[in-house]
Amino acid sequence: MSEGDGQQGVALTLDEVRSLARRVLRAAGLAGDHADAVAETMVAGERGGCASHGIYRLLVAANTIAKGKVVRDAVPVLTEPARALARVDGGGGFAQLAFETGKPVLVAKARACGIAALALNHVVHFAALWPEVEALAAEGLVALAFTPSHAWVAPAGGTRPVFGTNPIAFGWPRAAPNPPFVFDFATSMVARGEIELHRRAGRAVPEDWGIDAEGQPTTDPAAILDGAMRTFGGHKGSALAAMVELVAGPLIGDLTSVESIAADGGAGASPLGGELIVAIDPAGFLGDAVAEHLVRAESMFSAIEAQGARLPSSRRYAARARSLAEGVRIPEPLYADILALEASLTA
Ligand code: NDP
Ligand code: PYC
Repeated sequence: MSEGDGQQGVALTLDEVRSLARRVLRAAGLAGDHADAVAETMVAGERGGCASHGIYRLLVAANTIAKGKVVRDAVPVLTEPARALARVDGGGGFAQLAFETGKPVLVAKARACGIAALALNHVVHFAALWPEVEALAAEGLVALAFTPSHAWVAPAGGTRPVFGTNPIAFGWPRAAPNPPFVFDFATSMVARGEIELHRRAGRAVPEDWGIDAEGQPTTDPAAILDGAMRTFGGHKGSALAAMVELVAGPLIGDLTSVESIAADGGAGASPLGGELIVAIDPAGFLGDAVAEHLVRAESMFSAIEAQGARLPSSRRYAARARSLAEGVRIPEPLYADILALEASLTA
């Protein structure tokens, strides 16, 4: 059986996924508050059918901890450099707790100023961004999030890695019963985690996902992991990847993907650096006319769905409903690796 095969695998409830993740992260030496926050992001990934950022990330997080590339008990420190700006120094810890620390302040500042930004600095980042923009959209705010990673991705027209997989996430609030409109994708053809899952499963990848170390096209995931990934959309994705480097690197005084991978020193740990999150209160521009204009946004969503196209995140919301009712299935080889990891940590 290969990893990711739909109906096969080990059936787990979401609570079982959560307690497995918490157990392994604590056994790996992560402080309890970080372990809980990090576990929650893995549950969210698994629940939404995002295997590349689900429970698989336990292996990645444990390696990052074992290599000493994350501060296990870091205490995030919040500062407010300006009325509409907040900053959380994550102290070298995983990003989740830093976001939890900054979120209430970001929301309050966006409501007070109409627009506000939160910089997370000095955090180790391995997660999907949609949980963050979805949480802000659930507060009635429009949200954007950006983070660089490690230099794994070649610029369009080049062959050597400069960019990270550099995701961009966007959230837009919608009236109940509609969940927020959310998209969140890497500016590379796919997330690196997806290529890693193909390598684990022994599956070839499409030829446009990356090139080998000699700059030649390849469908071998291991060769791409040793070579360079490609940006999506040619020069357009390349420019967006550069933008993510700039706004979530130098603009907030943090690392670029090239600097992050240099700091890694071959440990194969998760990226170290920053994240920029922007929140906009629609009432800031629209005042009492908010409802009237958000209805016009709904017309656009209807026009998309009316022709059989789907909204980004609709698959994930459906997967969430299914997982809440039925639990999830973890590929057997992955589950075995996680149990072996747990055994090695508790031996
Ligand atoms: P995908 O290429 O799968 O694209 C994801 C987004 O596109 C989702 O919002 C998805 O919605 C939407 N989408 C996919 N297919 C369609 C379609 N046919 N019609 C409409 N919308 C569609 O994801 P990536 O591989 O690029 O990224 C996966 C995750 O990896 C992201 O969550 C990202 O944050 C994370 N990541 C994190 C990094 C980090 O440094 N922390 C680095 C890189 C990636 P749906 O979910 O409903 O399918
Ligand atoms: O899958 O590209 C990725 C990734 C990088 C950091 C976290 N996820």
